[in-house]
Amino acid sequence: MTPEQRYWFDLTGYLHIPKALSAAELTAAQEAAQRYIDTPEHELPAGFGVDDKRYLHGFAFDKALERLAFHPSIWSIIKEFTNNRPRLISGTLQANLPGVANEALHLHCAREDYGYESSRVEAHDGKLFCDNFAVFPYLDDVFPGDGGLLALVGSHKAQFQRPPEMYNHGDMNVDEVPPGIANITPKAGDMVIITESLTHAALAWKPTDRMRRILVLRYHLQTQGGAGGIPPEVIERLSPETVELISAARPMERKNIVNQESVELSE
Ligand SMILES: O=C(O)CCC(=O)C(=O)O
Repeated sequence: MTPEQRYWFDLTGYLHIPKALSAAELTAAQEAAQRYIDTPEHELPAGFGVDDKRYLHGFAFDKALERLAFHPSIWSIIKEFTNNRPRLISGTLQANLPGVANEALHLHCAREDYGYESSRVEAHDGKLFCDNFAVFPYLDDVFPGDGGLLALVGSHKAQFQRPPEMYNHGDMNVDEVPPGIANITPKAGDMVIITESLTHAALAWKPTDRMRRILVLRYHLQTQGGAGGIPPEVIERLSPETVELISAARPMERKNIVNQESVELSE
């Protein structure tokens, strides 16, 4: 993690990494994601399935997607945030398809939904610590006016509850992006990291000729559980390094993967 990235994430609660993926990595990830989207649900491998715009366990559908969980542009950040105790909790492929009616995702964050203790951002020994965060690799371009990710910049530091009536009661089915809220518009191959302490949302997707496909990779500490879990049929497909990444571990246990500066999937 560079000093600039650390400073920006601490200040704002998010980080946008432009051009994180190489052209070849992006093409491979786009093709894999599209194969999942185009496969009729009854033909999907065991454990996979579709829930509205969510293509469940999409990260495990193809190695081109699985690799992104360790991508070199984020791996040092994942290790720093978790003090070398990372656990991938889930990895959903999310697709806003063109012309499909969709609603905005309301303003939310872990602190508001589950309590202040559910997500923390702290600094220790000149490093950032964050025990609940999401990484979004972008597979398509997003332009201002398209819709997509919103962030109430700096809200991860909020000391008070958001008054419910503020920001249209959190309903982001709005025409204009409200003041203080940023509409983050990454391009294909970029990655965005947010702390789940950050109040965020998504505008409805407007384009009728373009889609927005993102992976939603959720990370906690290795000592923390994960909602829902990843089914055994899906785990069977994963490389040993990823099985280690999704596994729970004791507080002082050191996973082999964190000893590696960059992780290659061995199979
Ligand atoms: O769709 C997005 O860009 C944000 C998704 C999100 O915030 C979530 O799944 O909790």
